[in-house]
Amino acid sequence: MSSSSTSPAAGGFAPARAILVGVDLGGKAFFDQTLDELALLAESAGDVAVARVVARRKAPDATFFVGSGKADELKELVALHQAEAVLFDQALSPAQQRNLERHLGVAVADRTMLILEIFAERAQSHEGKLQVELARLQYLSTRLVRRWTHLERQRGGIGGHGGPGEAQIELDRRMIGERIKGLKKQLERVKRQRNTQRRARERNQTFRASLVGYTNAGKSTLFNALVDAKVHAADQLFATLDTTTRQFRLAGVERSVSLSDTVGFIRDLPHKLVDAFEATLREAADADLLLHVVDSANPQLDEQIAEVERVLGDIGADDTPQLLVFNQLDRLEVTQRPRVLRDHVELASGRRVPRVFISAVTGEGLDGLRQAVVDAIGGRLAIGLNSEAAIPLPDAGAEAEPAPSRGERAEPRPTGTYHSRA
Ligand SMILES: Nc1nc2c(ncn2[C@@H]2O[C@H](COP(=O)(O)OP(=O)(O)OP(=O)(O)O)[C@@H](O)[C@H]2O)c(=O)[nH]1
Ligand SMILES: [Mg+2]
Repeated sequence: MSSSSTSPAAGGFAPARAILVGVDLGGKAFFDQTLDELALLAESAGDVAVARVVARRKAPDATFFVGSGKADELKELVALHQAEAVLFDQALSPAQQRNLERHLGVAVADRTMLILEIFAERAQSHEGKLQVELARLQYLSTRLVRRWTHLERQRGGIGGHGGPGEAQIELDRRMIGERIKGLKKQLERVKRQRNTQRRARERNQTFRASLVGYTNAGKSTLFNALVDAKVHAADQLFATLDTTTRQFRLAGVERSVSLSDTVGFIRDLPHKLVDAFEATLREAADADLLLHVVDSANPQLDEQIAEVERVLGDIGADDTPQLLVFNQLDRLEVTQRPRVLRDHVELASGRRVPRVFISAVTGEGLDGLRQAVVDAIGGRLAIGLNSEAAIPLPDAGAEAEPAPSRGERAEPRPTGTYHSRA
């Protein structure tokens, strides 16, 4: 795995050699055996994965999260690979993180910290920066950890000093409380401005469509294809943090339509981050139509759809009309290709929504997607398209199943019905 050119590594410091650790706790919690997403998070944060370790436990260990035997094993691996960091796929308590750092002698970070690092690196807008800083300080204020310096290097530090020692961090901590208060006040002000802008938009009767979906699903690529824009799209998690909105021109539609591209969702998005980003997420979800973009070739698409639905529910957007956009059609095997490019599926909530298959890269299915949006604007989304309206795929395998899904690809499932496994 190589470090991408936009990673912090490009900013002048070498990528940290990292060992990835996931603990399968059984039960209902979803566990990614491959740790692929963690690897992509690590890479997006400027690290390079040198080893992956998967452990099984009934419950997390209070001291090390993993058992003490596993902790010793990790210590050996650190030496073997000359690793500089150990990254956990789950959230660690401040005590576990501190104990692990003392035991392993290297920086230890969890999923939350990685996500915060990526957000800190990517935030561009004034509001985005405020939101990230608030979430970051709230997370760090309870922790005295080595990787603190990693974050400080990225953001310049509180008070602008270099690598802080523990005494310095204690000092910083006192300032953190004040800073958090100040940030909250500033964000409150930005929120009021947003509300004013929203009321102005409501007055001008624009129909608002928003792209939402799991990170890396292809929202920005699709945005660029639909509105001829050039927003940053990349094979990275959270390539987009700030919302971009453009006019969305649709043949035969007189009403003004806008399309917004925004931040992606991820499993176990840190709570503090959801709180901090509430305004941004809400703005995305506060639309007349959600285009829920899915990477249809991703083995974890069921979990990803369920996660997006869950966050939409959390921010009160589960009733907003939705169109499922199964993107990256070009990456599907011929046998996985759907028979039709437009159908309906049932979400885990039992809600039935229209679905279109597209490739934002090749442009396949985009006309069908535009037509589905036109239908939605015309108020035809609620009753939906009937199956006659489906566009047949000329080269579809005759017996191909419509919705490729993790571990279930060979099993027949009713045409056009999608049940999330959540
Ligand atoms: N083959 C293929 N690749 C795609 C398609 N759509 C997007 N990609 C690739 O998927 C990666 C992620 O695309 P983005 O558009 O940045 O995804 P995003 O949903 O905006 O991601 P975040 O902003 O990080 O949440 C990029 O490398 C794209 O080139 C597609 O239809 N086919
Ligand atoms: Mg994006």
